Amino acid sequence: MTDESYIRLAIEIAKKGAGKVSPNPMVGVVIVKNERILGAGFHEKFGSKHAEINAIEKVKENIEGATLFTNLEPCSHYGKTPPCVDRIISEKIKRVVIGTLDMNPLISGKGVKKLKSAGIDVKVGVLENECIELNKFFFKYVTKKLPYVSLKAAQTIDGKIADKSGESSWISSLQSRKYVHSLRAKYDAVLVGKGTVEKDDPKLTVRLVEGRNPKRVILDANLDIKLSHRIFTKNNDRNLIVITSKKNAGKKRKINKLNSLGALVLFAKEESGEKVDLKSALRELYKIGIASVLVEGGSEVFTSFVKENLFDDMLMFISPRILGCGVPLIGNLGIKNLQKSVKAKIGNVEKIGDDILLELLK
Ligand code: AOF
Ligand code: ZN
Repeated sequence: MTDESYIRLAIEIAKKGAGKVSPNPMVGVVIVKNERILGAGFHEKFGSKHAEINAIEKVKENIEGATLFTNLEPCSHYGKTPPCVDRIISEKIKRVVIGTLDMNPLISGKGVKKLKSAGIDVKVGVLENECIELNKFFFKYVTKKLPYVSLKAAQTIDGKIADKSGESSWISSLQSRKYVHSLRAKYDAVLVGKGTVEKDDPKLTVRLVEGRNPKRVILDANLDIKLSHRIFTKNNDRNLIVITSKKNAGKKRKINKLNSLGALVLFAKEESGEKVDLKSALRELYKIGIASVLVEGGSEVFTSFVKENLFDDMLMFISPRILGCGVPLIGNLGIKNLQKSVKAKIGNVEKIGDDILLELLK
């Protein structure tokens, strides 16, 4: 097997940590000697042992002289656990093959340096793009101190996300809705505006596939959302967050009521025009360890994220229907001509059920 195929295996193993390790990275490790896999492991849970240690502990034979394959540069810092590079060195591993450097400023290159200075043969950058893609949430989180933001919508081919009456539930097919549930299981949080809660009464949970629920975040600038919606009454896992403007910090009765329903209330800066300042809202989410946010609408919220350039990608489920009139995906951005339009690159394009899933990258 080639270095690439072992790193590919490490990536696949790392994915077993999806939804469980955030805001830390997904890491998989394979240890090989004489063309044989001696052991493999992954980072299983936030705060627990790193992948390198899990893999080393699986090895029952003599590990000396083996090669260690990992999708992420081994750590060199004392965090919740001691540095993995020290363990690799003391185990007398001969060669380390790394998918990508760790962009965490605590590490970024220091792990490689320490391994090399111990005489270990180190190779960096095998399937680098795939390894960066795997941990894109983590890398945004540690470098920008903000969560990774995806805008997700189901729209008609003429760009409408609901009809004139606001009805939106059945734009995309069942397969697409299942796919959305699998996305929810991977993101730390889903976010909607107050209007979406009031119009659609969404649950924002994972039901159509297996997986854990994300945190559910509602933007409510005035803290006047009604508490009769399912998102409050069926908040059994108490995974709810309401973000409002700082000016509402004195509304103690409402805040206490929300708390008693299992909702955490966060306060963000206020933007002119009575809106929550989105960057400040994202920063509050970062502060509580949320590394990824799936924005599920509505139109006003999408428009603000695009206007303020606060998203990383878009996931558009395009249904082969035409409405003509209805609620637009994006409202007025104040753009006067094509030259000024917001540009995106086409990422993956996939047919899902009767729809097309179009990934747009910045
Ligand atoms: C992980 N799992 O398998 C690897 C990580 O707070 P700590 O000690 O868990 O350290 C977290 C950092 O360690 C993390 O931000 C990343 O830079 C590095 N590598 N982290 O959680 C792993 N290899
Ligand atoms: Zn480590």
